[in-house]
Amino acid sequence: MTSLGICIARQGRLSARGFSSVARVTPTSRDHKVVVVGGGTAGLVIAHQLLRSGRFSPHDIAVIDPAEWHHYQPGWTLVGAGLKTRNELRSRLADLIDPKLKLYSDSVSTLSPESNSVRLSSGDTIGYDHLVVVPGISINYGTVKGLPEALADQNSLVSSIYGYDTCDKVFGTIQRFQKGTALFTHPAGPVKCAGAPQKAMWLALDHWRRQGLYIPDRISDSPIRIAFATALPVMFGVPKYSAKLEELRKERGVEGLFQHDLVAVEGNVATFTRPDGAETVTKKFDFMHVVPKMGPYPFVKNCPVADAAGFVDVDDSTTRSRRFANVWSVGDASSLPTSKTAAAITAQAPVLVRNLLQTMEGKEGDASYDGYTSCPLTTEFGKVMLAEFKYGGVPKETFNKWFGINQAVPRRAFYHLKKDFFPWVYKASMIKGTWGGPKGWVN
Ligand code: UQ1
Repeated sequence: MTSLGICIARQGRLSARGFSSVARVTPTSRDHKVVVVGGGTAGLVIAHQLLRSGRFSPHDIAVIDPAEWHHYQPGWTLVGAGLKTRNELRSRLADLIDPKLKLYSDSVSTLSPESNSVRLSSGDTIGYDHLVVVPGISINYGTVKGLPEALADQNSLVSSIYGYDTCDKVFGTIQRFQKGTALFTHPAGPVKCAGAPQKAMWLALDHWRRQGLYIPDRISDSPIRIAFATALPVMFGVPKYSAKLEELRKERGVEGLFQHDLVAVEGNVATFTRPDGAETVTKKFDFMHVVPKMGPYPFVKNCPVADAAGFVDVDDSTTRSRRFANVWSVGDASSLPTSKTAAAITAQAPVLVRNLLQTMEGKEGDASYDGYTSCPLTTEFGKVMLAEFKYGGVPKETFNKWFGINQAVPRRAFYHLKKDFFPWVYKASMIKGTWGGPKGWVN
């Protein structure tokens, strides 16, 4: 460890109030200047942006991730609509990582920020000067009773775009479904890409409409009925876009079951809790698209870097841990109070990287994150509403700024951004550290 590292390590320990400092004992441990936990979007973008700063030697930066595959998850909505295959959206993680980064293909068992170390499942210990905690969020299928079984049953019309294993089932169920009640759910609590639960619905609706199975303006004659059961009191967390989506919901004859949180699937019956917790309601369904509850990974939740909810407790603006001066986080695993999306990483990563590099030089980080995130929301085949906003649910629309376009209006150009441009720029540039989202190409 460099002298700078020791200094930072002390800083880290000092801020670990209430926790005794534990000396690292494993003699075979390896040290890195920066350890990045997670090789998802945030991990790859940050590791490569750090590398591109030119301030690191080979293997100064390590990435830890047990996954064999890296997935372009924003594309799973399109898999659910039969527009892409899940295999074209994945790459071997090792192939995406610059050889100057050290990859540990293992999972983390314990984070020990008091001793500036990470313990791997193999038992090895890795020391760091700075730790970037970006493992993402866990999809907890088991929190809905009967859901794992229903998803695994190839004959059931229950599916979900939220996993690699399950997203492949979705379009087949949409094609097989001819008649009855279709239910689309959105859970209570944090979710990644909060627009995706209804993206799946709008695309399925459009498919059934084109087949003549869904007749929005004569619902009484329609073989298929659609309901959106959401734990939220509204269609979307940002008033501007919520108003437009509520208008579409009404126009298209979709029943809105607000403040309904799915807790069980038994046969053809879905059970929901209501906000007061006392009342449960049931609804019969013939087709269901489920979004399971999500939460932090246990090794994050059970670590002193976490807040009460289990997310890495970081400053909303600097992305630095509020408790450990050499711990950082963005993305799905972080406490940043904004919508969890890949687009958000385009704005969060450069802030984290700049502040981390400045901290390494003994300076105060001067970059600040405004909460930017985006949700390209498919409202039908060929059209996307490009929601872009910052903290407080305040719109921050790229194309409104440049061309005066109202992005709440679904457009064909935005659909091509979502379907063609973003997947391309993600792989060609973003995960290599050279794409700044609305800022265009960087580094
Ligand atoms: C973006 O940069 C990006 O990454 C490639 C996305 O895909 C996951 C997005 O959805 C969005 C909205 C952006 C932001 C970029 C522009 C040009 C609005």
